[in-house]
Amino acid sequence: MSSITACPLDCYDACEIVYEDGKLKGLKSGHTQGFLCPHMNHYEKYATIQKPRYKGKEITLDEALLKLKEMIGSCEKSKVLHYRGSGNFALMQEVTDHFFASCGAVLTEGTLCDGAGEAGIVEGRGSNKNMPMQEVAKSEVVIFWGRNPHTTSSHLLPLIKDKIIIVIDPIKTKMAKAADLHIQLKPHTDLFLAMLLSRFLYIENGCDEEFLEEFASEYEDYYELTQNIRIKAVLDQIDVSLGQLGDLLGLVKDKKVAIVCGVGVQKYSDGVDIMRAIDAFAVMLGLFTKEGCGVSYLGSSRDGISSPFNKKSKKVSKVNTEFSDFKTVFIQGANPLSQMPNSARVRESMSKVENVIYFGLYENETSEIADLIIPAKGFLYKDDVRTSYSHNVMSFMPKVAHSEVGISEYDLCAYLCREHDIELKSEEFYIRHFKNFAVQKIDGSWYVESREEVPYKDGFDTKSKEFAFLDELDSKVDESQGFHLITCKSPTSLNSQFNRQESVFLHSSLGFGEGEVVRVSSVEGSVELKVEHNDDLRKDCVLIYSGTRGVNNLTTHKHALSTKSAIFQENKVEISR
Ligand SMILES: Nc1nc2c(c(=O)[nH]1)N[C@H]1C(S)=C(S)[C@@H](COP(=O)(O)OP(=O)(O)OC[C@H]3O[C@@H](n4cnc5c(=O)[nH]c(N)nc54)[C@H](O)[C@@H]3O)O[C@H]1N2
Ligand SMILES: Nc1nc2c(c(=O)[nH]1)N[C@H]1C(S)=C(S)[C@@H](COP(=O)(O)OP(=O)(O)OC[C@H]3O[C@@H](n4cnc5c(=O)[nH]c(N)nc54)[C@H](O)[C@@H]3O)O[C@H]1N2
Ligand code: SF4
Ligand SMILES: [Mo]
Repeated sequence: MSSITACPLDCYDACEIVYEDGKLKGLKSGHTQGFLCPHMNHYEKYATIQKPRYKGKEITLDEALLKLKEMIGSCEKSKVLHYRGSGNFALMQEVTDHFFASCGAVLTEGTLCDGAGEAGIVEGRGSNKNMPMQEVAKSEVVIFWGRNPHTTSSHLLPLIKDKIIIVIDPIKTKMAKAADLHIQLKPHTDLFLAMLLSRFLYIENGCDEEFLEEFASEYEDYYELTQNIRIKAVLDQIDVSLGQLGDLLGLVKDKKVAIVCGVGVQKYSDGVDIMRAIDAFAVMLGLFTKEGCGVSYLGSSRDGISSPFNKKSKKVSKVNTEFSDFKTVFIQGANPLSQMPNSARVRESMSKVENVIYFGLYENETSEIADLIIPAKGFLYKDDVRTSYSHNVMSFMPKVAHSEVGISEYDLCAYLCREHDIELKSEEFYIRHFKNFAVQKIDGSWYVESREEVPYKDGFDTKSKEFAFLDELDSKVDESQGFHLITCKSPTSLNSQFNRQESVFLHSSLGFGEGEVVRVSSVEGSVELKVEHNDDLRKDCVLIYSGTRGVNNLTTHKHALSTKSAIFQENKVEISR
């Protein structure tokens, strides 16, 4: 017998899966196109936590739930923190927010992921309505700007065959090697590149003036702002040539263009402005309101779906969380000891917490230090629904198999609500609530009803309905000492799940031997890793993938300017033997 479900992982593609005789295969129809990625192809081989543990000793699930209740009851609720990550992206993960908010505990806000870019988009457009991947398929030119599709969004690849491809990335990615144009700019300089592109577009009369008059009438002021950039000096600093600017503008002229942006561009303090400047270039080209044109970033996977759960609570940032302010910390679907920035700070702060509870699937840095470990049920063994941040499909995830191991988020929450006299509706009620936001279209897939394939047709969501351009240039090219740290996604892991990398990647000309162990340091701390050569990197860059143990010893827990988002590439690093 076969059943259909969906991949729960934090990934653009949100694939639909056929589950048959214990095997997972990509659904042939729809956006999954019959294939999955290495994570799901080998999903069953990763050992999950089988038994609950308290202070290192195995206990039964009933004993674990009792301990959990005691830990939550051992202090005022304002001393209890619920820290939820994105290990599973389906919608029922949020049910536990309902319990913790209702009992007066503290939740988190902000993001480790795409928040700076999103804030930049919202400042310009008034909202973040995303161009779905099915629209990207209708374009003639695709610009991959800080996105690495072979690793992080492989289901886009079949849709963009035969298109003109431009890549803007400090790494010569697989896509860059096959592209018509690759601009291998210096990291953290996209703001200047985007503004210079807008300036030259204007000079060459390439702007869509009809569109601009209607939807972005301040464009001449923006052109003036771009004139503050000294062309020759800045092009030298960012390592881009005038010829490359001309080539890019030549390739996009009079074409349907999709700018496919990733989180790579915005892992910096001024990430908000960077994304807004990229968006502004799309506006100057008139890419909004037209089929096959636009900016595809990370939309909100919750867009168009209201939450049935109570989330009204005090919230603290999930970027620089002071865990030591709490007596009990409940960690769900997250590995903060690896994935939050500034690991030394996280470890120190967490060490002062009396009760650390880890509710997850895999052993990791966080389960190592937790007092109580509760195994979660894997996605095959519980009911759920998911949406994507890159397209508008809603996928149903019914329970397709049975397992004695672990407990689902709903069942854990139902236990806690019962014990605390908090009202909770049935699991079916919530799943139905989510499904009600979707309609079935003729292709057979279900789509979130209120989301548009081509958003902003009637203007932007700002008060004036017009795009709000940046009106000040606050950034400078970072010319401080040291190497740029690039910490992007690995093909072998999903952040800290699955096969985690163990190396630092360096250009071979830097003189470090393959296999040699080096110390990489920043103002925050250091990590020892073995060297692997990679000549697809610039010589001023050090690559350590997300999920590598110790990479976040190097990163800062500061927020991006004006929003609570992490900035993993802000700190420069040194290498020593
Ligand atoms: N295999 C795999 N897939 C994943 C994940 C994973 O861990 N593994 N994680 C998932 C998650 S949580 C997310 S958020 C998405 C993110 O997926 P993507 O948006 O693709 O993000 P990254 O891999 O972080 O970075 C993408 C590219 O940005 C480039 N980059 C770095 N710095 C700069 C810069 O200053 N300017 C420019 N122009 N480019 C820069 C990097 O070299 C990299 O090629 O992927 C999801 N998919
Ligand atoms: N250096 C560096 N750091 C980064 C990034 C980077 O690019 N570089 N990327 C950042 C980004 S974009 C993100 S999104 C974060 C991600 O960081 P996290 O949200 O911490 O994600 P993961 O590392 O995937 O860990 C998730 C954990 O969730 C658990 N889990 C999986 N499925 C389930 C489930 O069904 N139920 C429960 N209860 N638990 C489950 C697993 O045990 C897994 O260990 O990392 C951020 N950190
Ligand atoms: S590509 Fe993404 S959504 Fe598809 S199976 Fe892999 S991780 Fe899951
Ligand atoms: Mo992410």
